[in-house]
Amino acid sequence: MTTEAFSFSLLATDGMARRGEVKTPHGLVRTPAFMPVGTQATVKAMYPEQVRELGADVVLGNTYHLMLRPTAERVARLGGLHTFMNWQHTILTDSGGFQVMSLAQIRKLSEKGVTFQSHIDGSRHEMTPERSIEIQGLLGSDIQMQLDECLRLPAERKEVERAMQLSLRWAERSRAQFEKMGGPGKGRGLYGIVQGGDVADLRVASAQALSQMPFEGYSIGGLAVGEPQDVMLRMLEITTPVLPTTKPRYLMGVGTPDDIVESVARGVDMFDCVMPTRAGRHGLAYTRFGKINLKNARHADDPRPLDEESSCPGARTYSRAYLHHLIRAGEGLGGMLLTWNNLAYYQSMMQGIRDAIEAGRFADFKAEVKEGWAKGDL
Ligand code: PRF
Repeated sequence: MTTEAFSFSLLATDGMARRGEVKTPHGLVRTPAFMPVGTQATVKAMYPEQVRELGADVVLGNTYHLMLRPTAERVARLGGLHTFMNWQHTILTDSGGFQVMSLAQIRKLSEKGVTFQSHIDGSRHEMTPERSIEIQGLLGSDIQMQLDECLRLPAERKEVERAMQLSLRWAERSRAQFEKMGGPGKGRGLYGIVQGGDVADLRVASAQALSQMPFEGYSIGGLAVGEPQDVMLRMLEITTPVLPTTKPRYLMGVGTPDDIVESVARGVDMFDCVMPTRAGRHGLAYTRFGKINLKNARHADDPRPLDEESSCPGARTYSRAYLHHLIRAGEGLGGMLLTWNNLAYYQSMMQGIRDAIEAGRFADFKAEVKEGWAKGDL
C-alpha cells in the first residue's frame, strides 16, 4: 500500500489571510488551525474525545517531555503516540530545543547539539538534530519540527545571528535524517523553523535560506519570547512574504486571540499555545464577552452560565457561582470545565476565522474578536 503524500491546498484568501487544508496520514487539518497543547501525551484536564468534538484537527506533543517519560522507545513499542494517547487524528511534535532551554537544568550547547540534565530526575541526555528526528519518528507524529535554537529577547544581534545560522545548519541535518528515516514516503511532513529574533535582515535571511530547502512547511520561531506585540507583528510582515505560498506556516507558541487574528492577517496558518488550557486550570474563562476571572468574589452568587449560547456544555450548563466554588475549593472539575470552555472558545474563533476568510469578511471578524478580547473583569 502506498501512503499519500503530505500536502497543503490553498482554498481561499482574503488579503494576506489564507484558508487552507493540510493533508497528513491522520486526516485533514483545516487552516487557520489552533492546536491544543498535549505536552505529556494529554491535553491537560480534557478527554481526547472532547478535544476532537470541539473541532481540533491536530494536537501538539513534545519531544523533550516524552523522550524523558515514558521514552520514545516505549511509546513506539506500544504502537506509537496516536494509539498510546487515543488520538487518531493528526499529531504535531515540537523538536525539543525550546523546551530544553526553558526546562532542563544544566545545558551545554555545541555545533553537534545540546546536552542537558532532565528536570525530572537529573539524568543526562544528548539532543542532536538527528536524535530529535529519530524520536519524532518513533513517536510517529505526522508533522515534525527541526531542532533549532530559540533565544529569549532582547538579545544582541551577534548572538541572534549565531543562533539563526546554527539553526540553519541543524535544518539541513534534520532534513537529511527525516529522509533517511523515510518520513516523506510515510506521508509525514517536516517543518523548517525561521529564527532571527527581532532583527529584520536576519529573519529575512533565515526565511530565504529555509525556502531553498525542501520542507513540507515552515515554522516561525523565536517570537513571543519577551518582545512587544507590534515587534512580533512587524517580524511576521517581513517573514511570510519570503516563504513559499504553497506551504503551510506555523507560528510557534502563539498566542492570545488578538495575536492569532493579527497573525492570520499576516499570512499565518497554524498556531499552538498553552494559554486556553493553562488559564482554565487557574480559574480564568475566555468568552465572547471578554475574560472572566472565576476566582473573583463577585461571581459567588451568579447563577448565569459563562455563555448560554455556546455549543460547549462546560460554557452553557454550569453557573458562574458553581465554577467560582469549584475553583475556590481547589476541585479538579473547576479546571476541567474552564479548560473545556476555553478550548471551545478558541476552536469556535478558528471556525469563525475560516468562515470569514471564505466569505471575504475577515477584517470585520478580526475587529470583533479584538473587541471581545479587550473586555473582561481582570
Ligand atoms: N522553537 C521551537 N519551539 C518553540 C519555539 C521556537 O522558537 C517557540 C517560540 N515562541 C515556541 N515553541 N522549536
